[in-house]
Amino acid sequence: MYRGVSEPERSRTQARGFPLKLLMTETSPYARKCRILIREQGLTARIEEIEAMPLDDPAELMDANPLGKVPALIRDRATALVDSPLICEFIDSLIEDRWIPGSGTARWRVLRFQAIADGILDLAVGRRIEMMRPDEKRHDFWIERQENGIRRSIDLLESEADKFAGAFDLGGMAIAVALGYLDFRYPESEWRTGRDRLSAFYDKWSERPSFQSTAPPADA
Ligand SMILES: N[C@@H](CCC(=O)N[C@@H](CS)C(=O)NCC(=O)O)C(=O)O
Repeated sequence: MYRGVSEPERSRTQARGFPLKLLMTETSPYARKCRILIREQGLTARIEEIEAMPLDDPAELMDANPLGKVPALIRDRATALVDSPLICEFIDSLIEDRWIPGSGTARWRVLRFQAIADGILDLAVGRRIEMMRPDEKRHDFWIERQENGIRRSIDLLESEADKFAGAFDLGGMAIAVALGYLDFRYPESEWRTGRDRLSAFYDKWSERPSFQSTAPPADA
């Protein structure tokens, strides 16, 4: 099912006006999930994206998220929301055309795929941090565990591709974001090799404007 963003929907959300600010970086894959959903749901006029570099400890981010991480969603007259699954759930609740089913088997399927995709991100981010350490402080044990977890997870996604490749929803989107992050920060994973269904799925996502316009800068 292809779900584009219709013009009437876009102007409807614009007219309502609702100050929301997403603190993000252009390289954060977790923030990318939220940014894609904002575009897919036609909410760009309602949610402002503001760059906040976590390592600079900007006051606005620290106020919104004691964990010091992006993404964080600042809401007028309500508490800020943290963690991309929660923020995506909130964004999705703003529009009737849902990317996260409200109940039943479909909901658990979508959330399970999101959890696996986010887990791949956690491993890949952890691996990158490990790889950036000086040689004497790098732990091969952890790098191997992280690489094994990533490999097992993408093998599972290849074997279950029929369960998420046919629709555009949060589960599939999170998987596409995770694969994009592997291209960006762990190209040696060569995740496409022997995984034709996952490659075809990713190619389909790569054509989507929401995916293209949120790609991390090539030189970052
Ligand atoms: N579980 C969080 C993870 C967020 C996260 O780790 N964000 C990274 C950027 S990719 C961050 O802000 N790191 C800064 C830090 O750990 O201090 C989510 O899904 O939003």
